[in-house]
Amino acid sequence: MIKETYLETLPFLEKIKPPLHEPLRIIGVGFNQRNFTLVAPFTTSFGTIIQLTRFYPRIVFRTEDGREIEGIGECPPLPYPWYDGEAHHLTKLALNEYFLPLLRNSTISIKNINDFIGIYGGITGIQRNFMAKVGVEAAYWDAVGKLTGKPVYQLWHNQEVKTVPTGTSVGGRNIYETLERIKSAIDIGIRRIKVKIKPGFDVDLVKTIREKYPDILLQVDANSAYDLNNHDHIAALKALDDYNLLMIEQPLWNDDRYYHMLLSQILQTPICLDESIENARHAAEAIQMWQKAKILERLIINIKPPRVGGFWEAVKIARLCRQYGVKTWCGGMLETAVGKTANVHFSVLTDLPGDHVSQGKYFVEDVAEPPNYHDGVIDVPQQSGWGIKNLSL
Ligand code: OSB
Ligand code: MG
Repeated sequence: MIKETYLETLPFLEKIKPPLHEPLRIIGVGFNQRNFTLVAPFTTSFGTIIQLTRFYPRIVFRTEDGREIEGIGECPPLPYPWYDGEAHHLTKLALNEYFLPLLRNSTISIKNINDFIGIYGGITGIQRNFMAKVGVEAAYWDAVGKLTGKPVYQLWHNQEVKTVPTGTSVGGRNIYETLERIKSAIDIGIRRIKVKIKPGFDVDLVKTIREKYPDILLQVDANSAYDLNNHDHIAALKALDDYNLLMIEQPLWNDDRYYHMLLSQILQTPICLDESIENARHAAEAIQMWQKAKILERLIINIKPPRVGGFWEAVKIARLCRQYGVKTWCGGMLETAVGKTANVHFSVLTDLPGDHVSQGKYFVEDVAEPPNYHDGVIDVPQQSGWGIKNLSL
């Protein structure tokens, strides 16, 4: 049985031991910036994305015995503050003004991830700024993996995992474009498709897809476009129950969990929370609400390490959900190869196919070779650290 209060779930979260290793000092900090063009413009209920800027924090650590190890991560904000309030310029500002100066002047001896996060979180109290945080934290994990000679996922999971299943997120501008992209995805062996919906672009779209593809694993993502007080919106969500969808992702307000639970009581299709889960406490809260309503099997959580400000928070959420039998999967922020590779390591801890591939290449040019995709699965790198291939910054 689930414990009744968050106070009881908190000790569980705290019991997770960070992988220990020797003390580290930060001796160099910087980041690279690159611009990218998507092969397929990505349309959601909040807008269309064609170009993206990504930042790659790099941190050089020195061990007690004088070895120097560099780690790298990716910050994947959207261009505008449409999804989570973060944006290209905001992330760059946060890196330049707040994160890097702190790390640059750090003489703290880091013994584990909590010390590292403490440099910017606990000690100086930088709140939110999750897109900046995740890239900085990812550089730490890359370095610890390289230091210990392990792929990062094995710092969190003590078994070898060769592949993880992958789906794709389709953001078409209209029904024809959406169908075309689904066909491209199916042609390359992808069996789980997520389509972006919004009011007026939902039931007919799903009906058409289902008529053509009765058996594919299909799910929809609304990015907060539905209004609980609008009868037409709710009628459309109810109508989606007839199409055997895996889940309906974040239909209501981006910061809401409670009204999603109420909505979940009148839908058969599971609700998946994305935007509204920013930390493990939010996940614990959702689990308790759905459990009290006796519909826990209708809750799914999309865990994006960037959206929760780091891989360690993401690991905590994955473990909490697993403990209560709540299914999870790893969503994406249209990351380039560095961020996607890191997400693939994290996906080892999740249950359902993640958003790790586009309907072909994501970007006209990438910064490295993306993780290897074949037949609906993606290879988990087995080299030490993230194991990013052919990086050129
Ligand atoms: O809601 O999952 C989302 C991309 C940007 C912002 C929000 C979302 C998405 C995606 C794309 O769905 C997932 C991917 O990286 O392929
Ligand atoms: Mg989403």
